[in-house]
Amino acid sequence: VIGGQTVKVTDSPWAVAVASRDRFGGMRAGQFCGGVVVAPTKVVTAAHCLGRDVLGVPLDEVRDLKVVAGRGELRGTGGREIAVRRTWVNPSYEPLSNSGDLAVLTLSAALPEEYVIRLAPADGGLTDPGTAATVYGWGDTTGGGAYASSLRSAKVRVLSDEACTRAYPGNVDGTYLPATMLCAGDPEGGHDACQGDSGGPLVARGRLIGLVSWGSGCGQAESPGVYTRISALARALEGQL
Ligand code: 4AZ
Repeated sequence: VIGGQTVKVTDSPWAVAVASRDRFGGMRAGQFCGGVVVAPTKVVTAAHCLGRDVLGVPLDEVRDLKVVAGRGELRGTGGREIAVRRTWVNPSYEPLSNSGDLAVLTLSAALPEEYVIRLAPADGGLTDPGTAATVYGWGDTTGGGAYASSLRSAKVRVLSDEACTRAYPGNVDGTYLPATMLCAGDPEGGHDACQGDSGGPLVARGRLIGLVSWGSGCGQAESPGVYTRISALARALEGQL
């Protein structure tokens, strides 16, 4: 997260770390993406967080995945580490465009009900242009690879589909697809998601409206962050809960 501040995980317990049990260990508990608790045994994340080869080893090996919940400081030992029992990748996910960038992790143990966040309404409410939203994550804080060890958040605003399309018209930076994506940023720049935040929450009025998905660089006013549009995928998602 660029331009944000540290938050207490007890204030946002639905923000969890998606991590490897065996790899990228040490100080960061294996964290490589964000996730969001949407039911006691269900965590949503970005589809693009799974199935990637890292150092020649595919990351979709379910037995290698865990979720770290209730631990704001990754170097600490608080909260719980829970193994992932099953993964589901949205069947309409398109890796080339990043359309439908959503996966569901089924946990091997249940989290308390207090960890669960409500989804955005399926009618697209809370995604009107100008809506104030907050993004959370342990990702890059500078755009230069300085990953956070404590959970951070930054305030952004939902942009219109027209503004998102102007930013990403289908050039080398990518294509904004309004049916399955929303974009949000800071008109002055400086507040954004970044690498390592992928799969983590974008929250408006206490409801989950997006998952960090992609963007060109981080924190630049002309290149807003692009998020999986939760309301568009609510039906596919409800079927998994
Ligand atoms: C990434 O590489 C990434 N500024 C995530 C979010 C954004 C850019 C890159 C948005 O995972």
